[in-house]
Amino acid sequence: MSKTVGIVMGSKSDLPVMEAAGQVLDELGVSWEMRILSAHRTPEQAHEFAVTARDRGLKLIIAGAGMAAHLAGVMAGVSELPVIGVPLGASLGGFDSLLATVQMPPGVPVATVAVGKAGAKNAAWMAVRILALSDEDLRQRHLAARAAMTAKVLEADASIQ
Ligand code: RP5
Repeated sequence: MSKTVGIVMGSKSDLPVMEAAGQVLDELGVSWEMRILSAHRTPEQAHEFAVTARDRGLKLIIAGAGMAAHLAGVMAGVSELPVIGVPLGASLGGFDSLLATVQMPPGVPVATVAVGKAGAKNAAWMAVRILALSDEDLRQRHLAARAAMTAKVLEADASIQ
């Protein structure tokens, strides 16, 4: 059974952050697969993943990496699928990977989210918004999740009055 979203990361050390993307997709009922693929240490495997992604049924790739973070850029350069990049804070507070992920040349975009776990979660939320454009059931689940988010904040506000 093919999966909808591919979550890739440059190292197993990225897993504690990147697994947050999978958790959000699980909550919203979107299927995903996860790989450790390094643009620098396993370039051939990273290339193979990107080349075959669409034919294997993936609709979107979330790519997280730290330091000289080229993984999302490689995914976007090789695959025609939309790529969401998650800069990870492995060094320099993540500022290095933020710039490496976001500063793509025109024509090869990486939709870049925040550094770290908030970014990993938002990569999944963004994937949901994109996929919901052509999936009414997912759209309804997304709207329900947003309503629950709103209710939680209102509840917190009420609790301190
Ligand atoms: C990047 O280098 C990885 O994405 C990771 O964030 C960083 C450090 O990797 P490890 O040395 O922890 O494997 O390629």
